[in-house]
Amino acid sequence: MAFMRYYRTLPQGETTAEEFKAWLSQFDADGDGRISREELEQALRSLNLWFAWWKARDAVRAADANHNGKVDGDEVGRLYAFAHKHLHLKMSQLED
Ligand SMILES: [Ca+2]
Repeated sequence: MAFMRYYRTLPQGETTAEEFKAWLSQFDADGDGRISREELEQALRSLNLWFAWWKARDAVRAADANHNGKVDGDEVGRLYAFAHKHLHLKMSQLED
């Protein structure tokens, strides 16, 4: 029995850091305005990325400048840079 899963994905083409931040904020499960490794993992899973756990760990490590285990404030910009450089995020149509 087949069913469709609709993923909220990144906008097509150029994604600004602000758009990335807005997209990411929907995965802020506890609503604290910070992205934890677990929350980032969910975000990556929603894009059907392989090895989401691994990639989320590496991404948070790269972005978490103050080593508090969360990506917040200016660190989102670092995460954005890391995602574009290393994760090859699929840019598909925004389901909204
Ligand atoms: Ca941090």
